[in-house]
Amino acid sequence: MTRKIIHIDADCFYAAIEMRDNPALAHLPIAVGGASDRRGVIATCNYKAREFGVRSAMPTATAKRKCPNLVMVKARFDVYRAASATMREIFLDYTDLVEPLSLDEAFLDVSDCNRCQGSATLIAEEIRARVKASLNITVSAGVAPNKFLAKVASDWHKPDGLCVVPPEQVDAFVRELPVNKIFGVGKVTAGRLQRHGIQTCGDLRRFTVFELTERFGRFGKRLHELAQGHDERPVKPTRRRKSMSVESTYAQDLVGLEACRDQLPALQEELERRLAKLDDSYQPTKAFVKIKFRDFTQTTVERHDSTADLETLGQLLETGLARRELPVRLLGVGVRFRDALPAQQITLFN
Ligand code: TTP
Ligand code: MG
Repeated sequence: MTRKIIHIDADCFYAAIEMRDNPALAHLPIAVGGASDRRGVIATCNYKAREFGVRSAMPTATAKRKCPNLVMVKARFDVYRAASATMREIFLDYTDLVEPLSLDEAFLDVSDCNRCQGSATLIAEEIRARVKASLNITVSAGVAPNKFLAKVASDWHKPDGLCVVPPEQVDAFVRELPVNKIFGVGKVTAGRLQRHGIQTCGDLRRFTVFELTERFGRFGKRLHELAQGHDERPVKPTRRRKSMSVESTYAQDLVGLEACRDQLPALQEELERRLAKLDDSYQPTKAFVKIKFRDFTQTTVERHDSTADLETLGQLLETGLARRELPVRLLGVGVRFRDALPAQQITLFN
């Protein structure tokens, strides 16, 4: 099954926050970082400063030489962390499979997300719009069938850009891709590859996995895979879910117990399918049924149970329906999980 992965990366993140909070800076070249006396370095700079060749990790003194009018701004990490948390909340609206890489960057696996008609492209656009609306900064997004390509893609149309690599275009996209776009290929490896006449991933494909392993060790195997556009690494969420559920809003309200009961098998099957994807550390302890009535009031019935089988769900449904004599517009079924491991153990397992 092909996955739908989105990589989001904020544009000149720290600098964007500083320009947002002090609009007078917006048209000047600015950099966030340490003072130029002593040994300060640039954390990041806005795109105006980049025109002068200023870059992250550059000594501030060098940056000042390249761009004499560069305005230095002190970092405010608490503000960056708060913005990062807001972005995370938005991402979690679409999927639990959110893997943050840094304050301004994350992978999302939206393969199972039904929002935006299930279109990863529309989801990415909606996320970009929501971040802009709530934080007034821009993020760029890449959409692709795997992490490698999603990350390359998010950089492709930066800033404020979206790049989609659909499955049928992976081959053509990767063929032209310069090898230095591969994570882990720095100046040294790129130089070695160039001496073998390898500039693009297409060039890499002329070599067998054995030849590449011979020359580049274990990384050779990885190079071989990536050159084909293959990358099976899963998106590893850092936040554990407490429950999992499946729900459906019906085009026509359901009337009566039997009409509702008829919907349970489809819901339960989908729940099972999703549960099967979780690892064994997730142990259901409760089953529940959620009912939303025609007047939008809702009720949830749950009980201790390690499985959500049809019989259990049927009984919970019956209890819930007895609470109101109204047609039903939405039904949901789900399980709650045993409290996660103590925090310390979680970090060990991750
Ligand atoms: P990046 O996403 O690498 O850079 P950026 O968001 O500033 O710019 P771009 O538009 O190219 O994505 O890093 C995110 C933040 O992390 C950045 O705003 C500041 C910080 N950072 C450092 O402190 N030191 C560094 O060397 C880098 C690369 C980033
Ligand atoms: Mg960034």
